[in-house]
Order: sequence, then structure tokens, then C-alpha cells
Amino acid sequence: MARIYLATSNIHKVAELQTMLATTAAVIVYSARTLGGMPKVDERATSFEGNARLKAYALHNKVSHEDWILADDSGLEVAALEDAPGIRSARYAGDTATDAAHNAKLLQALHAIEDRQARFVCYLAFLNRCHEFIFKGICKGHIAHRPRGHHGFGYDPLFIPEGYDQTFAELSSEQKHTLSHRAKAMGRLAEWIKFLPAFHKPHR
Ligand code: ITT
Repeated sequence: MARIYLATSNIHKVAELQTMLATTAAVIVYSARTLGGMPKVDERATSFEGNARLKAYALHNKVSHEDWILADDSGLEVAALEDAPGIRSARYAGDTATDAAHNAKLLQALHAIEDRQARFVCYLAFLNRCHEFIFKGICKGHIAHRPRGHHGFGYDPLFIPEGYDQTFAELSSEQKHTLSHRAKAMGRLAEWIKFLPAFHKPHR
């Protein structure tokens, strides 16, 4: 079976990506912890795609030739804030700030702003020594007036996906996994890896 190493230090991403990959193909999924931990990556690129690639290449020399690496760079873009926090989503209220602090800063920035349209964006970099693929997923929605719900992570308590009244943190993880930016990017990856022989499920 093919091996995929997840190039992230975010335990919530690990859980979401692992769940999504389990139904996708014949793979064994490992977190970066099995390689001694995710190296610190200076996310200096100016795009989600660039930062996803930087994370993936941080593990490049730590895995063998036939292994694959999957990295995720994602964030929340709020239209009225010129797409902030965007690629700075994880550092919006400061490098070591909590999710609650990021959410509080976002609510403050939107105080008195009526247009609350937002979208979650996810770029996945999927590569090995010979190939590199990028997959993108977007989930449109809007920002609630106060945090609601306890599931998920990050900005989930503030994000209401299009067509729903609940925030991602109020929806079950199964519902989030059918709707989210990450699920959409993973759906594209799943379509693609069907064509790679290494990921073919063995015939019974
Ligand atoms: P790695 O770089 O180690 O993967 P990270 O959390 O720092 O972990 P990013 O740089 O991609 O990852 O930052 C993404 C941030 O965007 C994340 O910390 C959340 O604040 C937010 N975010 C991304 N996807 C999210 C989701 O599904 N739900 C809620 N917030 C999310």
C-alpha cells in the first residue's frame, strides 16, 4: 500500500485529513510525528499554494522515494476586510494567540460592518520525488455575530457555510467533512489519485 506523510503540526488537520483519506484509496497515512515531528517552516510565501509547497518540501528528504507527502495551507478570507486574515489566519491575533483570541479579533474588526461574507480556502500540495500536484477547495459562507458551537477548531465557531444556519462548530464533523474547503480539495485529490497505480485498491 502507498504511504502518505502529513506535513502539518496541526492535530485537527491530521484528524480531518486522516478521516478523508481513509475512504479514498489504498493508503497508510502517517503524521509528521512518525518522522520526529513537523520541522518549523517559515511560511514566507505570499500565497496559500506557496506555503503548502514549503510545508511539503520540509519533509521531502525525510521520506523514501516511493512515499508521498501531503501538506495543507488554508485560511479564512473575509470580503469586507480585503480578504484578511487570509494566509495569516493562524497568526492573525499574534503568533502564539489562541483560537479564541483570533475569533475575538475578527469579531472586533467586523464590528459595525454589515457585509459578513467570507470563505474558507484550502490548498493541498501532494508530492513525491517525481511528481507534484496542487489541489484547491473553497467553501463560501458568512461570519456569525458571536462564536457558536464546540466542534472543530480555528474559526469554526464563527463560520456559517452557505445554505446552513449553524456554524461549522455546531455541525457534526461528518457534516463539515462533506462541505468544507478541505473536503473539496481532498475530493479533487481523490479523483486524481485513482489514476496513479500506487493507489489502486487491490482486487478481491
Ligand atoms: P500547519 O501549518 O502546521 O499545517 P497551521 O494551523 O499553522 O498548521 P495554516 O498555516 O494553514 O496551518 O493556518 C491555517 C489556519 O486557518 C488555522 O490555524 C485556522 O485558524 C484556520 N483554518 C484553516 N482551516 C480551518 C478549518 O477547517 N476550520 C477552522 N479554521 C481553519
